[in-house]
Amino acid sequence: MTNILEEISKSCGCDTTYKPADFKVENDVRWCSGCGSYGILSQVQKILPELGVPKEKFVFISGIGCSGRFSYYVDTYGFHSIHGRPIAIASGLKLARPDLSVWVATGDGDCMSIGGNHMIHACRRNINLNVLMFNNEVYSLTKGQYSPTSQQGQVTKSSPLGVLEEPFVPAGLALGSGATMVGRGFDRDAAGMKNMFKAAHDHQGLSFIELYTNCVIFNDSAFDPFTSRQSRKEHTVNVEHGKPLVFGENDDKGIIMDGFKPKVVSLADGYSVSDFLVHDQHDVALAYIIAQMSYHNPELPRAMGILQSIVKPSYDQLTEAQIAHEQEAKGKPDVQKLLRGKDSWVVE
Ligand SMILES: Cc1ncc(C[n+]2csc(CCOP(=O)(O)OP(=O)(O)O)c2C)c(N)n1
Ligand code: SF4
Repeated sequence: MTNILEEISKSCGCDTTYKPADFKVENDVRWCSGCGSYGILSQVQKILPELGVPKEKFVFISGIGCSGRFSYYVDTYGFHSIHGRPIAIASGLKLARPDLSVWVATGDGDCMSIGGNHMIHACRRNINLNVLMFNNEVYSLTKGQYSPTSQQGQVTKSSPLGVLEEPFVPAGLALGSGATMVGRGFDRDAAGMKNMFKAAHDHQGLSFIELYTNCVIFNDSAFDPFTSRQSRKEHTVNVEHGKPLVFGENDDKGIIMDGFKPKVVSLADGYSVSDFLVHDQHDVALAYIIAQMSYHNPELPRAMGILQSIVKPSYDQLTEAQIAHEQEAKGKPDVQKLLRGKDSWVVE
C-alpha cells in the first residue's frame, strides 16, 4: 500500500533529505549513563531520515516516566503528556491530522497500568500510530516500584517480599486487543530495531513494539538471558516472515508444533531445518503462540522480531471515509447554520 506521508512529501516537493544529526537535540540527554533508552533513541534518530517524511510532519508523544523524556530528546514536534495518556492524545492528534507520522514513547507502567485502557482500545480500533513501549519491568522515575510487567517474585521497593502476581505478556496483550502489527526487540539490537521501526512506519494501522530496556539503576540485567551476547542465542529466536524458527548457540535447535504446543527439538535428534515451524507474520493464531513462548515454559526461546503484521483498515482511514461519504450525500456542513439551527434559542 502506498504510504500517504510519502505521497504528501512528493506532491509538496518538500526537502526530505536529512541526517540522523537533524533529529538530535542540543540539550543534554539526561538518562543515567548506561540506560537502555539511549540505544532506542539512537536507532529512532537513524531511521527517521530514511522515511521520506518532511521533518515537520513527525510528532513524538510521550507519557510520564524515564521513557517519557523521549519526546524532549528527538528534535521533532512532540508532546510530553501526562501519565498513562500518550496513546489517547496521539489518537486524537492522528484523527485530526492524518497527514502526520505519529509516534508514542511509553513505559511499561505508563502503557500497561494507568494507561492500559487506552492501549487496548487503540489496538482494537487499529489507529495508525507507532507505539514504542520501553519495557524495563519496573517504575524507574518513581524509584523502583513494581510494574505490571515485573516478574513474579521480583523484590522491589513496593514488593519487599516479592511480587505476587503474574506479569502481563505485553505482545500477547496487544495481539489479544487487536493490534495489527506487533513486534518485540531490545535496546542492544540495532538491526532488529531498525527493521521494526521502518516496518511500523510503513504499516497502516497500530504498530505496537515492545522494547526490552535495561534500567541500570532499578532493575539492572533483568533481560540479560535474552540480550547478552553470551546467552541470547540459546534463549531467543529471531522470527522472520517465511523463515524457519532456528536458534541455539550453533543454530542447531528449532521449534516444531506438538498439537497446539510449540516444542524445542534439535538437529542432534535427527530433525532437519525443513521440519521446523516456519514463521508467517500474517497468521494471527501463530503470532499468539509465538508471543507467549518462554513465558510459561522456560525451555522455549523468547521470540524477537515482527510477530504479526496483517492488513485491516485503520480507524483514521474509516473515519475519513465516513466523513467524506456524509459530505458527499449532504454537502459540507455550515457551522453558522448548525449554530443557528432549530435547536438554538435566545436567552432574554
Ligand atoms: C496520575 C499520575 N499517577 C502517578 C504518577 C507517578 N508516576 C510517575 S512516573 C510513574 C511510573 C513510571 O513507570 P514506567 O511507565 O514504567 O516508566 P519508566 O520510568 O520505568 O521509564 C508513576 C507511577 C504520575 N506522575 N501521575
Ligand atoms: S533510572 Fe533507569 S530507566 Fe531511568 S534513566 Fe536511569 S537507567 Fe534509565
